Amino acid sequence: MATKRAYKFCFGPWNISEGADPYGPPTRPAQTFDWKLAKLKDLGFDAMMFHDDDAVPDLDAKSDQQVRREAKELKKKLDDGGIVAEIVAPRLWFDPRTIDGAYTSNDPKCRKYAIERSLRCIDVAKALDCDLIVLWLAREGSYIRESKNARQCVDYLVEAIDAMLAHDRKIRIAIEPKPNEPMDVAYVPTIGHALALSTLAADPKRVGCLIESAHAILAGLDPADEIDFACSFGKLWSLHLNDQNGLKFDQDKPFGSANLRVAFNQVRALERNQYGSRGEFVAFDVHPFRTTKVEHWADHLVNSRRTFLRLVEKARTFNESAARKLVADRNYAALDQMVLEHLMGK
Ligand code: GLO
Ligand code: MG
Repeated sequence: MATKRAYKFCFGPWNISEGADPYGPPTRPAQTFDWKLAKLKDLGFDAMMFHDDDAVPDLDAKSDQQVRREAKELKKKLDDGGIVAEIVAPRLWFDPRTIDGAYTSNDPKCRKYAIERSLRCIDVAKALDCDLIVLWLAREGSYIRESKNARQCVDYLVEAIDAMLAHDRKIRIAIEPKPNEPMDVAYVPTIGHALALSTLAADPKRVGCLIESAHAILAGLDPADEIDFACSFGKLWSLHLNDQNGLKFDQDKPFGSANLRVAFNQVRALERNQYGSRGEFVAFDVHPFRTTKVEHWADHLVNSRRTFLRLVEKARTFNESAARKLVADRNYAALDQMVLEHLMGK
């Protein structure tokens, strides 16, 4: 099963965050984008993920020409550092026009803004030589059922996706589902929903998905099974590994931090499906603990990658033939213990 492949890693500027939460202010001073890029390079990561306005700050206030010029300047900076842009994602949850949703807002002017913003995001991606747009559909859902027409919202989502696909013939869209937060309930909560939605698009081949471990756990699902499911369709185009301690707020813990076995099974699923062999990256959508001191600011990223690589070794040294025998004998008690012993090591 295991082929000896190397993985490529990335993170986004938001993953070196300042520690603010709904109950308190930042605990670390903000760092510049250039500092974060230098850090990413120093740590030996291969790519950076971007929101459209991470790439071109204050995007809405700039002309198309200025947006393209700044995106080109960034591309040069990335090239100089030997770093590529893995994805660009439209940030559709900050602007006042996205208060009640972006593509699924009840206000047609707001829906129009969301689509226009997404097309500009594609222009940024093109300037960065990146063909993958990530849609985390943050506010596409409702706080109360009666506030929106969920049937109509599916049409709105398809309309937005089709506008994006038509804007550029080369781009692909990876939908990043999440069941809740900031919404009470989201319209695209799982990978199954994301892939079902892709079939309604004008060009389904160009619509796939991104799995985030914590989002699957928040939906009560196992991220390893989600990975296998998405890979069965050839649609896992990006990945946000992290961890989550049960059904709480989105914790974005270091990979493996809450449940090493769940992390091991995600790595096994990635190995089994040869994730990365078509150029896909492993991203860590993790945040430092609020208590983190400035001098330890990137440790959650380094640790996540280290845990990932150690689990790759664990997956590659797992005794598959012994496991198969136990499966054939339906001796799951022994198989269960075998997994635990393997993870605990000597
Ligand atoms: C939040 C999401 C978020 C996205 C990012 C890229 O829960 O995980 O971090 O991954 O905005 O679209
Ligand atoms: Mg994410």
